[in-house]
Amino acid sequence: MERTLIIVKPEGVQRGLIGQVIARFEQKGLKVVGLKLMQIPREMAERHYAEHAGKAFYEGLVGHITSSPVVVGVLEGPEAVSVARTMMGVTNPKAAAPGTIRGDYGIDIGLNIVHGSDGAESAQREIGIFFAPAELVSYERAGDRWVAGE
Ligand code: DAT
Ligand code: MG
Repeated sequence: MERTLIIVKPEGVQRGLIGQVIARFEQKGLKVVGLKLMQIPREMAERHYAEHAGKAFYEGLVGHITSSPVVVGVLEGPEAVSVARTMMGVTNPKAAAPGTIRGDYGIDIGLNIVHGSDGAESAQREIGIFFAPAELVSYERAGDRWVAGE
C-alpha cells in the first residue's frame, strides 16, 4: 500500500469541483485517509513547491495556490502515487487526455485543477507538510478486498 498527497486547487474549489475530483479517486478504489479544506499560508506553499523555486512560473504558482481555499487529501492504495498521477493527466490540460481530471476540467496550465505527488519520496515529504500524523486515519473499508484483492 502507498499513500499520495492530492490538492484540489483554488480553481477546483471555486468552480465547485471538490466533490467530482474526490469522487473520481474514490470510484477508482483509492481510500481517503486524510482530508481538509484550508487556505495555504505562503510559507507552506513555498515548502510544497520548493523544487520550482527560481522558475519563471514560481511566483505565479505560489501566489495562485495561496489565493483561495484548497482541499488537501491523502489517498491510500496499491501504487497510489502513479495511479493518481495517471488519473490527473499531464500538467498542461490542453494536452491532457479526455477522461483524465485535467483533460476533462481544465484548459490553462496555471489552472489545472489538481495537484498530485510525483513519486513515493515527494509523497512522504508533501504529506508531512500538510498533515500531522494524528490527522491521518488507517481503517478498513468493507469493500477493500473487492478493489485490491486479498
Ligand atoms: P505537475 O503539477 O504536473 O506535477 P509540475 O510539478 O511541473 O507539474 O508543476 C507544478 C505546477 O506548476 C503545475 O501543476 C502547474 C504549474 N506550472 C508548471 N509548468 C508551468 C508553466 N510552464 N507555466 C505556468 N505554470 C506552470
Ligand atoms: Mg509536480
